[in-house]
Amino acid sequence: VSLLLVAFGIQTCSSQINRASFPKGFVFGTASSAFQYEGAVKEDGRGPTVWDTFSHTFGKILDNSNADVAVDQYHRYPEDVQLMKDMGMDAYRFSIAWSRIFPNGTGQINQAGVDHYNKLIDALLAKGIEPYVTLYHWDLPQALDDKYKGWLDRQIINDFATYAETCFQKFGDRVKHWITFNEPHTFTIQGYDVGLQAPGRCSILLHLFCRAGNSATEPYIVAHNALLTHAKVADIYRKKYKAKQGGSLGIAFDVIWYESASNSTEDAEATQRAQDFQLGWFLDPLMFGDYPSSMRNRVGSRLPRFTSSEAALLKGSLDFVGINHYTTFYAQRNATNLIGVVLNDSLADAGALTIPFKNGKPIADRANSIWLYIVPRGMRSLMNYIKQKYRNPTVIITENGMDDPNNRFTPTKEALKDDKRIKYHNDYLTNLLAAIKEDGCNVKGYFVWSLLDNWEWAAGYTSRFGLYFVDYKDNQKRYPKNSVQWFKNFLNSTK
Ligand code: PSG
Repeated sequence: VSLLLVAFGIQTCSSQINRASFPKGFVFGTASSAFQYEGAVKEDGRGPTVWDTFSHTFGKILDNSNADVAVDQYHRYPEDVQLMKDMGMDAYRFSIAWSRIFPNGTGQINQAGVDHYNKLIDALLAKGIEPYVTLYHWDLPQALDDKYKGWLDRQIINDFATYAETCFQKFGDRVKHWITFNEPHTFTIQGYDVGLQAPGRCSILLHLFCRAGNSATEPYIVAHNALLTHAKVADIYRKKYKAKQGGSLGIAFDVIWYESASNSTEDAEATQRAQDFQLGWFLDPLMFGDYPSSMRNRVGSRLPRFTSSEAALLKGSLDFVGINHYTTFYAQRNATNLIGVVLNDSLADAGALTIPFKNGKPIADRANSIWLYIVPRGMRSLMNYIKQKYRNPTVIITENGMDDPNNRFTPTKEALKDDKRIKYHNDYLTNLLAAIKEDGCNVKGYFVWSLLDNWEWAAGYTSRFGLYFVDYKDNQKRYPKNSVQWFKNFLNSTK
């Protein structure tokens, strides 16, 4: 019996992971974005963004809400920094709103905007929390969309570079981790292919959903301009700021892990194509200087080309790869391509069907978001894929988390019982740890999406991703869910 107990003891012990299980210096934090958190959209000279416009367009947001108030972090940041501190978090990933620094995207600097982020950064550092700053989390200044259609025009490269350099100058003495873009793949597809996010351009189904756009060409132009912008900003940072300020710069990608739906060669090839058209679209140019060959073959002349000097600038233009990972889908060959012919868009070009079902059965249990299936093993597989394909670069998990529904009839006390979230983080972190310790993947940090419930884009306030519950009926008051205590224990364990 005692032997059995010992064996059992070891087993439960080894499944009890905490901070001390991770390599020394591994960074834990929470993540957020300006538009989803700040509110105060008309204060201190902030200029409007494409998301202000989009969210105020009837029918675009599930609950017809907007982010005019959001979770009011613009005013409550001191309280929120304290919440991070209470949990024992090392870092905070937030984004700067371009239109607070340059209300029109270009031209005059708005000092009040600079002041705000100075105060936030100083409040974090005063509590020993490292700022990880995203320069662009989708809130394009409306003025630049009006002026030259935003990411569709190369003029944006210089305007963004000026904005980015201003941030290096104003904040780089204290900010040591920069992320140029959050999820260029998401804003490319959602904003310019299917039109479900700002600026809401698409051509699918004969412009039934979008007034303007071209889903067969615009996504490739937008992605191309974002990549060139990243390369230029990285070049400026390396040449003028990196050595002096001692920081690093990366970019954050949304990556669904794809599992082949069968053992067939066709499905395996489709699975690789799906990954090429997601992560490869962006990371291949930054690592190797060009798009994946599967994209060249299938997209043909609609895929822009890099000049040799652009390719040289792109190659190696990052110090770390940020990965936002939430879920795993099956991928299979698109047998009829009927949908592809009908849609005539960049998703069809991939020639792969990516869905979370096989034979009508879901891949796993789901969170609230229709795309968020809980598949912890995908984290380990994805880390190994990146290690092999891209020669083990430095990786930071810039987002991982799950949402619960916002049910206005659920009493707050009930909504705080988020044991599903605790299990989610425990299981994804267990797989991440195995990728690091057993497989040798070079992962340096992990950020929870998100510190607080917040405004979830087209899903509005229907989704709750926070470790802290936000009471939208009572002045956005914050309450810790059970996962806060779990993270406290996790982060404060020393063995
Ligand atoms: C990320 C990944 C998927 C969908 C949406 C996102 N996926 O795997 O299908 S968006 C991402 C974003 C942040 C969101 C958060 C949750 O950076 O602003 O609030 O994830 O959707």
